[in-house]
Amino acid sequence: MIWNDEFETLPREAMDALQLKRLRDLVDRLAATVPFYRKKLGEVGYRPGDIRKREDLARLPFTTKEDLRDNYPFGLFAVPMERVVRIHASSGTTGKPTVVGYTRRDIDTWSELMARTLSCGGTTRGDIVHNAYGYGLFTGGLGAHYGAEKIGAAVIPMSGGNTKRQILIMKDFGSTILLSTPSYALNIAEVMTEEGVDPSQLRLKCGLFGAEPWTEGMRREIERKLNIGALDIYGLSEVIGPGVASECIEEKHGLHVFEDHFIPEIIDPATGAVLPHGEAGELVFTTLTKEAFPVLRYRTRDISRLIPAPCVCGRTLLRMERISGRTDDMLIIRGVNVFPSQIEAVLMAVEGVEPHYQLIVSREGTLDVLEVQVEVNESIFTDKIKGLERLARRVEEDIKDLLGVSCKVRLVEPKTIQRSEGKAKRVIDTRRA
Ligand code: DLL
Repeated sequence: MIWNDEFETLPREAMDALQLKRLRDLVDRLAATVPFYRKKLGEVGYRPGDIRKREDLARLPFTTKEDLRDNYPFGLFAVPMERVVRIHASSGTTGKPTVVGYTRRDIDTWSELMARTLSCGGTTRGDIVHNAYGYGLFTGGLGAHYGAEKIGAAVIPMSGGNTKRQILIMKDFGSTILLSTPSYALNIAEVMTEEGVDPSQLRLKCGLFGAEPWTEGMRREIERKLNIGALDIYGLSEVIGPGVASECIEEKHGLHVFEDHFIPEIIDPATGAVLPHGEAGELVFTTLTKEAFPVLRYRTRDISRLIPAPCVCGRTLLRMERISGRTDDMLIIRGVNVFPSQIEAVLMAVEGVEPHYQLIVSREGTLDVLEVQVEVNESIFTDKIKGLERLARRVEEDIKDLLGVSCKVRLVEPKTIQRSEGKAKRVIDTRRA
């Protein structure tokens, strides 16, 4: 279901022209209103009128998380505070939060983008949207909320946590669309089993999951356990929140980037060079229409690639492949680079292993040591010790064969890995402690 036919199916030339026009406006606006950008643009010798074609974007400076931090809290806002109607922030693992602001029109834009996202999963009026993304400074809850209302669906503002109550409400209210992180969706599925609730007792048909990396294997698990279609949705606070890109239910491969509002680029994280479509690298976004907190070439640290091929759903929007990791999430274990999602993909392919895992990285002497703790299902756990050991060794071998990294696999009892209610913590790195 396409929410905005005009913009989601715009022919390529028209989209390019629209982006170019909006990009020019953006850069002039940034130079005029934000001292930080004026300085940065000055440093590369930018003069108004310099952007003649889309490719000229590559000559403009990047914006990084550090830049946001240096201008904490409101230094990069492009409008006076009187025009700001909402502030969100993302916690980040270190230091101060990243602060973002929205004007009334930004909230409208965001609602439109989330209406598109929800429509990608077939949401319409009459649907009951169970929103288990956290409400608060996190952009997930409120972002999705406004999108659901814009469609005219009935939204239940659940937020995360209190899983038994979530299930009761889903059952009694007849929720049809589930919004949560993928790890929380699995947590819900597990508690449903414990409570003796069968998915057939629910009216759920689709879930829109994002805010953290997940794999195809995880998608299959969620779809099977909840008996729904599961879509990947992407966004980040710095760019707008959720609503930057979404998979469509027709294809479930690649997330359509809402290009009339954001220009995606893929760069080589080491050199900053723009890479051609199809090559993997760091995602960079430029916001074309945001008023309060526009960003120019924001480096997300997320790794993906762009897919230019047309999609069966009819959208002409460029797709980005699901995020395979973050440049700052990459573990280097004795010189081998490995992303948590690659380990997840290996685990998901092993019979008897559950989708609950954690990676513990430590240092023994001068050597990095990776321990993969993963739960096994009840029937396996009651097996003989020998069988368990064999399984552990097999997983170690699979990881070594497929990813080239040696690790120690520890199979743990069902329900020992902490369950997530929002973004799951997959890695514990004691080397930094
Ligand atoms: O997580 C916004 C969001 C909310 C997206 C709800 C989707 C659904 P932040 O808290 O700023 O914003 O975190 C942004 O989360 O840079 C990615 O590393 C990661 N992320 C978001 N969506 C996905 C996804 C929200 N679908 C950071 N797959 C991003 C993988 C994702 N990682």
